[in-house]
Amino acid sequence: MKLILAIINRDDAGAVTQNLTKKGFSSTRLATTGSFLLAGNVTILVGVDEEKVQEAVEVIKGESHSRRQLMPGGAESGSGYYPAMPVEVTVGGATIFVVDIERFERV
Ligand code: 2BA
Repeated sequence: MKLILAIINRDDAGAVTQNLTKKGFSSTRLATTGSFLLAGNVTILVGVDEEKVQEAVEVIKGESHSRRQLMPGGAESGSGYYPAMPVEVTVGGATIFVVDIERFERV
């Protein structure tokens, strides 16, 4: 079994989780914060059998859109970096990790 961790934009989270549920995947949403922009995002956890990983990743990719986001000049990035001028970065679609699950129990 595998655990998919997907960091996505808050605005895409509803569509991603609805489509995962439609396709029969269970998921959990966590409210998280990116350390560079210090902006809220959403991390979705999906526990899946190995042969279903690709299908779940495709659902996540299909609903996660990239966006240009502006960090204002003089604002702190989470790394202690204060750009003099506004910095525009491309955020997402999704940052996805797939890790092994050693043990899974529902009690
Ligand atoms: P943030 O850390 O707020 O980063 C937002 C966006 O800022 C990133 O988009 C990237 O385009 C840019 N960025 C991040 N660090 C940078 C740096 N040191 N210098 C210049 N630009 C930088 P994404 O790469 O799409 O990442 C979106 C969010 O996904 C991140 O939000 C963070 O919450 C998460 N993430 C990305 N890579 C990660 C990783 N390797 N491990 C854990 N979380 C990660």
